[in-house]
Amino acid sequence: MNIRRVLLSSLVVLAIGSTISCKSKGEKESKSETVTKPNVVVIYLDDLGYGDVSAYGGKGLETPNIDKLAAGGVQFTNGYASSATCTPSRFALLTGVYPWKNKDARILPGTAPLLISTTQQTLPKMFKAQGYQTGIVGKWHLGLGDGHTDWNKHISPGPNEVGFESSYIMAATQDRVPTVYIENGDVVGLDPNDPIEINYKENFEGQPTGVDNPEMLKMMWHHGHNSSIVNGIPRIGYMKGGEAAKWKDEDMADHFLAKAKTYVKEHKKSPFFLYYAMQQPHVPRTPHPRFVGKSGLGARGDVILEADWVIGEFIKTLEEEGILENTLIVFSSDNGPVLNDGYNDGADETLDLHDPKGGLRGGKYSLYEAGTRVPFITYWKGHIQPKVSDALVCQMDLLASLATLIGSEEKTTDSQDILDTFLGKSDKGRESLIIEANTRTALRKGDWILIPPYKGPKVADKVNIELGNGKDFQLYNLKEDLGQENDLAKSKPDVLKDMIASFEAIRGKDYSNTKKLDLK
Ligand code: NG6
Ligand code: CA
Repeated sequence: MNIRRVLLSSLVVLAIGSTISCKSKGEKESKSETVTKPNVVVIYLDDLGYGDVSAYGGKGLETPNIDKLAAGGVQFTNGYASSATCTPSRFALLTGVYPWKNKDARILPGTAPLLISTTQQTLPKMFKAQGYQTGIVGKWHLGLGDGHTDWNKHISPGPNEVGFESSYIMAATQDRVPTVYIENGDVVGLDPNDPIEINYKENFEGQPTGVDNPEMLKMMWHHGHNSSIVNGIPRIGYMKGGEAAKWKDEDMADHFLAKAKTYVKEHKKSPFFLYYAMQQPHVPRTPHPRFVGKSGLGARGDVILEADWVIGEFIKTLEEEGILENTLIVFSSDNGPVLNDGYNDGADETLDLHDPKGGLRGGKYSLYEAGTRVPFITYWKGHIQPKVSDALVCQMDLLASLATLIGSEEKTTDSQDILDTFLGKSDKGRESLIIEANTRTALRKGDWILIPPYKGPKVADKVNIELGNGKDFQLYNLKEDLGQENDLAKSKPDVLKDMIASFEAIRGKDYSNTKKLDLK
């Protein structure tokens, strides 16, 4: 076949693809208009803060590729992850259910069983039911198997059992064992003569650790992170064997990018949903040598630049494959920023002008704004008119909203259909939202946020982040006081009363958490 014929036949295939139409609410309103089923890609970063993106006013760091999405799409200023940590936010994103409704939705060890029930409604299942191909590349951190996983056999249930037809993941986090990639339930590159063993309680005899073998470390631990050593980096949890399968941290960004690009190329002919869960800027921060020293802000800045570059490359692929205009991209982060999250990588010494919190209070793990308010952008070239939106939106709302986009009739509980807001056609967001941080919850409603009283330290001293704990209710007006400096609980008793009533109407009365925080 000559090149012209190849081009011609792919055009025909694209044309056939584009006639697949759906009935969204918008369509019903505009009667005759037929909307193509677009591809949907969720690009999800790990611990990227509100101020880490230059389009969000981030200083001292340029993120030109993310900025392009912001400038060409809807840039939300009140966009939230459901939680201030990873697992619960990802649970809410994929299921459309508040994570505090699942008592196990907390930061999971690498050996945790699958958190999402295989009978539960999920974003990928919904896409699949509408004829989409579904895939995940990147960080999972929602548990695998039944909690007694043999990593040397097929690992199930996992992403493939909750709706992803194709999966290429890391099981938990970059700082947790097992430090291997898993493709459709099988560890990649595993040598059967060197089986993997994992234990989160005790070490395997004779295996070096971060505590006993500091001479083997290229990155020093600060708190936690002193169990098995992989690639000179001490991790959480003990691992033995699996040498050939271990990932190379500095190559992870390129590795996942290659997988995401391949996914796009192999699935471009009919609509797909891709969840691209990148690992940056979570610890351990291991920029590829191309990015080392590039930000002048240390490893954390360097991996943000790396992530931005990756996003640029990924979008270039969509462009080259001719599908950028048929792809809705959602960009966000699973929780707010943290500097020293357990390694001495200099993140807290090299900030200069850069404020990862973007003027918000708190950070990862916190009920204050910086815990859950994150960069949040929707981009669909030629379909979304660029704008900045102050509407209150949550990642949990993607399920109900995208259902409408692709013509699904799925009923959801906590996820709200705000498709028009995500597409920039409306400024009406949610009226209220419960946010969560290590099982504690707070209510955002209108311009107000109510933080109930919680026991526990005011500041998580190891990570140096204010958590939001206190003896009394706290009440802030975010429109007037974004930095949450003026607690109005005493001076605005009527608002306080109304907020407590609204909070308890959703959350019930049993929200007090007296358990110790799980920060180690
Ligand atoms: C904490 C880890 C932290 C990080 C976090 C999960 C320690 C001391 N700290 O327990 O480094 O891994 O869990 O982050 O172990 S998250 O973004 O996946 O929620
Ligand atoms: Ca995270």
